[in-house]
Amino acid sequence: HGVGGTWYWNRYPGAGSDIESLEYSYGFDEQLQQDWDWKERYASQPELEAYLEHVAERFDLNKDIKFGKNVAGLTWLDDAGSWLCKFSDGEEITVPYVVMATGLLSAPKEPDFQGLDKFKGRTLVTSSWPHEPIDFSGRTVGIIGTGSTAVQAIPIIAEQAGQLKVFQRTPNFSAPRNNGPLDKEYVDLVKSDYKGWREKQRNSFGGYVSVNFQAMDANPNNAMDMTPEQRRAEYEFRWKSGGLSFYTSFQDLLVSEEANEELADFFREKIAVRIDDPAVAEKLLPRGYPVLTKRLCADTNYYETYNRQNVELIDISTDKVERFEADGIVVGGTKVVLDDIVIATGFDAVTGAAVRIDIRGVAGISLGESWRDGPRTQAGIMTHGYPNMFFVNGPGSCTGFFNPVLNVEYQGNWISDLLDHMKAAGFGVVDSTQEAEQQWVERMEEAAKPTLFWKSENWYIGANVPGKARVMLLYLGGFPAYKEYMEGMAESRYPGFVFGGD
Ligand code: NA7
Repeated sequence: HGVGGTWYWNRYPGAGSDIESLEYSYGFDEQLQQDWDWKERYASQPELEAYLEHVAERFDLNKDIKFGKNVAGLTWLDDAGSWLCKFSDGEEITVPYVVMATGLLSAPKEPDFQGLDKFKGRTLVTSSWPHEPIDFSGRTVGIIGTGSTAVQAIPIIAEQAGQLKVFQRTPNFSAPRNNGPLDKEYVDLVKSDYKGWREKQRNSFGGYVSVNFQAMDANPNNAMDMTPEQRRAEYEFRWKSGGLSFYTSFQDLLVSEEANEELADFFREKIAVRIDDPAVAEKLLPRGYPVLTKRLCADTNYYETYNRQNVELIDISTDKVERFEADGIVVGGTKVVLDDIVIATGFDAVTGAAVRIDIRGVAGISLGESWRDGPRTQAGIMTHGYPNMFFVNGPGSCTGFFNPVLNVEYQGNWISDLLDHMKAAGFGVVDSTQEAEQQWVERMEEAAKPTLFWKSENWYIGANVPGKARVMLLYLGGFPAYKEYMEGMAESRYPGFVFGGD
């Protein structure tokens, strides 16, 4: 119904980006990045939505967008060399090309709690939050989940609600976000050479380079090659900056168990001092899985919120949520009476939104079926057997580990160049070759194999969704290597693709 995607739907209290606003924004237009003034270091949902609305208006994009349309099915018409697109309102159109910009964290995990519809109070899902203001004053609110979403929402809801009960299955690692109004000096520093700053972002692993208000390359060292004092100093430096900056603090944190465990200890030490009650702290301290493998959270007053009298942490790691009833939730045989329930249980990440559409390619097989054992793509751009269908911020790309805004710009440009090439050469149909796809799949496996991601139930490997194939959904080789592959492919006139039609 409006532009914004993630930032249109996720309007829960506290929603915002964990990448700094100056970096989590489009770099394709110098004037746009000079003109737009971000208010906060990390933009919150209303500001991000306003920015995206501004971009749509500024570049006159709304005339090309049909709002409120739900794509139910896409069928490849081989003779016509085009896609038949069926909307859920019954309308049908044919289109030569389809770009699946369906989002990497957009299809909510289906909540499978027994008796969900029996609850008579308000049930609010963070990823489809109402547009009208929600008043929690004087109410007893329950929230299920303690991932990035809940970590943002809990402190704000706690300030308003009569009582807040947090149902926690797994404690997460969170670093302070250190958000606040943007300092003019820093904004001027970035804007004085925005082009150079963007270049640094595009040449980095994660697509964000600001640490403590300076552009920094990832530390090239392995933690275990440093002295304990040097490691401690690096972690203190990153803690001061806050947020996701830990991902670039050393090279071996996601492969060396020893290095990872030491960083996890550092986190536990820092977290523990933020919580008054040692028994509550014990429940909140994450243990038993490697730090950074479940996406690191970035918070404002998250742990301090548990020092409030009106907040209770309910551990559901062993006593699961048994069922919802008319007036609350039953856990371990005990009813917790609630007025409102907030569901923040995450997403069927990366592939969920695309496979929920009935997509039928050349062989008539649905995309969901083709990807049953895990998605297969060539560089996250195309999947064999689904001609003229492109993906942005999808499986096989760097997104999730790389700033999705810069990623979508890069992939958008690349697809556009490919279409120009086809037009010039007189081709109307393109498909990825099976060989190139196989090579990319192997390359992805190779990058993911030695990592610690396999040791936690994270969404990067599909482990948060029961029954989903456990494969690394994203390319871990880094954006510079990704770009090199993509540029090589374009320069040698797309050998990994077959062309036809006219
Ligand atoms: P996440 O990070 O997947 O977190 C979901 C949370 O919900 C997490 O704490 C889960 O616990 C919990 N959860 C999921 N299912 C259940 C059930 N059935 N019972 C109890 N608790 C449950 O999603 P977010 O929306 O917070 O963040 C997604 C991404 O958005 C994030 O990574 C950033 O990239 C931005 P679990 O850990 O599975 O035990």
